[in-house]
Amino acid sequence: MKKFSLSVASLIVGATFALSGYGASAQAQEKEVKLKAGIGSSLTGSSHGLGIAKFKELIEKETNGRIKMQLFPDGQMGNDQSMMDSLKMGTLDMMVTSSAPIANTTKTFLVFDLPFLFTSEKIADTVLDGPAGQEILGTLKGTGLIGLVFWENGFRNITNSKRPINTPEDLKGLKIRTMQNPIHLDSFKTWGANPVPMPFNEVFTALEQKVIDGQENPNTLIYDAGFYEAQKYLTITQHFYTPFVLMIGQKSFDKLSPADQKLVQKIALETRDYERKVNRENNAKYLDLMKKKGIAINEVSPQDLEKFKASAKDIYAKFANDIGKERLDKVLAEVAKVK
Ligand code: KDG
Repeated sequence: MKKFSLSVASLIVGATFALSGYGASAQAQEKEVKLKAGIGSSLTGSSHGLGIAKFKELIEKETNGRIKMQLFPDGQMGNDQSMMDSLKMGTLDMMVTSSAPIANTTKTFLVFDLPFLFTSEKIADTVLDGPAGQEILGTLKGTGLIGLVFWENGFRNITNSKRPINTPEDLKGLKIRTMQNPIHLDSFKTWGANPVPMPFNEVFTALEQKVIDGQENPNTLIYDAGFYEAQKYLTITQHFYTPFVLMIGQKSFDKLSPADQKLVQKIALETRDYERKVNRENNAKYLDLMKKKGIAINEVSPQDLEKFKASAKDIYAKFANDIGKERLDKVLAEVAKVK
């Protein structure tokens, strides 16, 4: 059973400054730096856990331990939203979150929540690493958050304890946990479910206590968080593709010397392909493991998938203004180019 430790953020906030005193002196580069990073999942089974562990390994190695990182997994620093608040305040330095909660800070991030926007990993990588994706990362400027790089959370599938999902009608009346994001809520309403927005670290208990019937996540997290233990069915829908975003708080970034700022950006980029590769390997491996452990897995037929797509079409128009029409068109044009 997956247990999440209580948040220790409140104990740490205010008790220490996350970064050791970092003057603008000529020797700033030689000064010791401590960076605290939080994620909502494990360090060993989740791709962003392995990714942040790799980031720590590389930055400590490259600076011979002058920069040290302390990692807080399993939501010890709070959920995605509260970790973002801590980054803005400067009480936590770095974090990895799904892009969906970032849309509550910068609406343009909603573009990544559009149903069936990306239909292959190649499309996702090309758009995220290309001009449109990088521009969207840049929209965080001035919010207190700096988006360093897109990693991968991945294609989301639905699990539930009631029945296999083949068509939107099968979702009718099911209480499905979603992230706290308006497009996710609207999409599941459109498909007939009763969406229940909830932070990630409350989902396992809610499933176990049957407060909700199901949830949706990529295979990697369904396995790593143990959600499958409280679920009977897993349906491959791939209805959303969720990027992970590795972020550093503006306050923490400003305390680094220019050379260390560059180093943080360089290593963020170096970890990108590693994190995506691990995610893709685990996604397939964990699906197999869950099958062996008895969860019933079904795929939706292409015709039935069209029903999900058709009923969610209006969502694109509904959120175009929030995303920014030009930006949405640019993303759609880049998607079409890769297709
Ligand atoms: O550690 C996992 C979370 O931070 C979260 O972003 C994962 O996609 C997610 C969800 O459903 O909340």
